[in-house]
Amino acid sequence: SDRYNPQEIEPKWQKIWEEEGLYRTVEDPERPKWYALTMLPYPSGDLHTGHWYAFTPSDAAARWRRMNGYNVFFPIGFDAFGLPAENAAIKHGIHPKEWTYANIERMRRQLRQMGAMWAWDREAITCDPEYYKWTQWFFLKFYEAGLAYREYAPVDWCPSCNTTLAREQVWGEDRHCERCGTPVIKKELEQWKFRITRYADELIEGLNQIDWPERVKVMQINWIGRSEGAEVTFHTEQGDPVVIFTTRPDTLWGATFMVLAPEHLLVDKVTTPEQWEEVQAYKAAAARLDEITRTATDKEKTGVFTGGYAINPVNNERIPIWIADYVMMGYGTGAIMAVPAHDQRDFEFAQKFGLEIRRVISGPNGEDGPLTEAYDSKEEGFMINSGPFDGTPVKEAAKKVTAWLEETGKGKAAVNYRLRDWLISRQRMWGAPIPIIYCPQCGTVPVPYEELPVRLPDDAEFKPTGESPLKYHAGFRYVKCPRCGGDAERETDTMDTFMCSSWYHYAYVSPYWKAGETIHADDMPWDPEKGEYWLPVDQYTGGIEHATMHLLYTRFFTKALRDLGIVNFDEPMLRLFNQGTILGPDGEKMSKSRGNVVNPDDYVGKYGADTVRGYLMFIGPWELGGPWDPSAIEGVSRFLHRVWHVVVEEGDPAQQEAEPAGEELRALERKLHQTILKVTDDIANFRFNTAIAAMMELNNLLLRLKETPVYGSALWQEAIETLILLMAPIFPHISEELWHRLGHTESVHLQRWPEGDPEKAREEEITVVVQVNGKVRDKLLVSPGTDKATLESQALALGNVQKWIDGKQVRKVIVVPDRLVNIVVG
Ligand code: ANZ
Ligand code: ZN
Repeated sequence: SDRYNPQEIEPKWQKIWEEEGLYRTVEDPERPKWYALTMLPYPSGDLHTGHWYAFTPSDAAARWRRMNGYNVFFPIGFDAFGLPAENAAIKHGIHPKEWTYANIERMRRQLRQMGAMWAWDREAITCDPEYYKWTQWFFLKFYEAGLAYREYAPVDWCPSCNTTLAREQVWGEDRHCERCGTPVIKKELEQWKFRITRYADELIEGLNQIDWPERVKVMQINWIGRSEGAEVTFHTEQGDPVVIFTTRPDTLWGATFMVLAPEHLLVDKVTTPEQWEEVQAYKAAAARLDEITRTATDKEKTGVFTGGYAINPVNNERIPIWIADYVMMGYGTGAIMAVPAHDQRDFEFAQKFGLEIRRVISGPNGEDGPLTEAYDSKEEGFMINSGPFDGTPVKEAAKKVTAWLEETGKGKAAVNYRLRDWLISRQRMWGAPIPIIYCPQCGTVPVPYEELPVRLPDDAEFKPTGESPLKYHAGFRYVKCPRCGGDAERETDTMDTFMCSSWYHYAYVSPYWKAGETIHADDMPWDPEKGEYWLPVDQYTGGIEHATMHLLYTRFFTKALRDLGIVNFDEPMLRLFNQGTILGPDGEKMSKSRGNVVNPDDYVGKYGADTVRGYLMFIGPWELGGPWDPSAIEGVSRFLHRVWHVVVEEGDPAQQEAEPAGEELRALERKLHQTILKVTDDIANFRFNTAIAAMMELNNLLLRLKETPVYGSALWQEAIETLILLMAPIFPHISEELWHRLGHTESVHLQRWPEGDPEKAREEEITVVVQVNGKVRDKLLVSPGTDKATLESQALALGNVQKWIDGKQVRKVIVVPDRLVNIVVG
């Protein structure tokens, strides 16, 4: 029969598109390029609804660009390194590689079912040696440029299993080992870091160059956390200098104690014998907590007096030195002057331990009484109890005091960032090995470029030790030094997988440019001509959860590559759109344990990919996400069946003979152009839900007109062709099928996007007379069919009418649509 059968037409068109190379990538200098990028998936096993929700609207937007004359690049790949593969290997005794590639195979099949315009010819898989040899190449470049360095850094460590733990292996508020329940401790290991902090300012300023959601920009700015202030040198009573960082140098006279981070190097030196035991116990307890717990503002303040004292350089006062875990070693200098009157954390601490609270900033009108909480305004008030600075308005105070500190050599202006250097070492096997060799003679020796990739062994043994199998793989670990030829050892840590995903959008441009060949220091990771054509990314789409990590790392990466002369632009992605999250029918996050997971394959099997695509785009604004609604999918399915009916099924031939009424033709023409304009604007702004609603309205009109003489007219033909074109980005298969059924031989996806004519879209206006007590007082210009309520309220709002009813009560309003409004007052 000739019913709409997605199970038949979808695989058919997917096959034809592939055979005809419809989405093959060509660098065509004649057309403007558009690089549409969606965040690459992790090959976890099956493609889930979240992938469909992220990818199919991205595809629709890319297809729309293409129909607007752009040469569109819409690549796909796999972010294929990471811990789940390693866990699966331990559980099932198979190599992570096997597990990963089997998943990739399955997911490729599922990705093809979407009918997306993926550029499969440029696929990239981050765990391919041909890929990660370049990841390693970048590491070496960064190392040479002084952007990669090695330093002691804490890891979570289980003292009972004797192993490092990944973040997800640390459980509970007491932070215990997932396997044995022992409380986790921090241990210092030598690890590799990237100097992202060198770019802190530029990472803030660069946000002005890109069209990204404000929310993401704010998150990045907060993450970088730039603070201006001063460093001031205090001294301990024994004479050791202690530098503190403060954003409020104007409160120096209110410092009533000092707090060191428990890890601060001077702690042991200032601690008196009486306080020794308590201080050591506190240090051990603090070492177990992570930063988020320690700095939480609602955490009860804890701390210990060291017994030592410091001298405040501005007034030579002697103040006690405490240690407390709310002061972090990794920020500022790891030491603070505590000003309880004007800093809430210090206030709570002083209250708890009975320390002096001295006000040094008055209220806006000189108020200087005791405080019930810290007074922290930087806008209002004056310096008080501050010697020569008394009376200085707080707005200019920090600047003045800093200048004075510099003059007197007591301190200097300083900028601090919350951002830390990027720790890339992972004590894991399933990642790109760090290409470094340690030689007892030569020290740290980079692996020569020509020897890349440093390959992961295929025969590593996976035991649930929690330690990298690379450490126990003699063939991998023990090597000759590339410099002196003596016995040496490889680095056995691998790189953070965010490193792999920092440059995948460059790899897509021409992946595996030199597959299987030796690479050199002066090679390029991708074909520079192709890069010149496609880069940077024009539109990036993906989840908000990547706002700080991935999206910041990839920006850093690009700036570093620019400084290395590898790219010639500053920002990797010019536009960004964050989609929302699709939830289970219960409105909760989909998860296996909740049992509310929707398997897209089931729905594709039942309704076809076009319906699932359209449904996901129809449920609401894309950026909001929302719950999966099994009944609403029927509505979209019905729409497609109706479109099929309108286009494919014969109408009444008798109607084709009759002359269509001018009014109906005009109504269709108007609706048609209104729909084009609306859908165009909506898709351009990722409002797929309202675009689909507009298509449904147009189709409803066509359904009605099919029973009238409009059916079969030239305009009718134009309308159904246009509807199919408008549907093509969102519903690629059915529109291709219908397009061909109308007699076309070229793909619908190669057609130009229809152009809406605002003149034709304009509503006609008619005059409605407005009377007050039966006398004509004014008139309204409205579109035909305007409803009664609208006419009434517009009439009442007219100035002339207001004048005539002034002070009187409106008793009744009589409305005759398209004709008149009569307002009865008295
Ligand atoms: C005295 C002071 C008085 C402060 C006052 C604030 C208000 P942001 O804005 O986040 O940069 N601080 C400095 N180093 C710290 C560390 N390692 N751990 C915890 N706190 C630290 O915060 C800077 C302020 O946080 C600094 O200014 C310091 O407290 C504290 F009325 O110094 B302030
Ligand atoms: Zn050597």
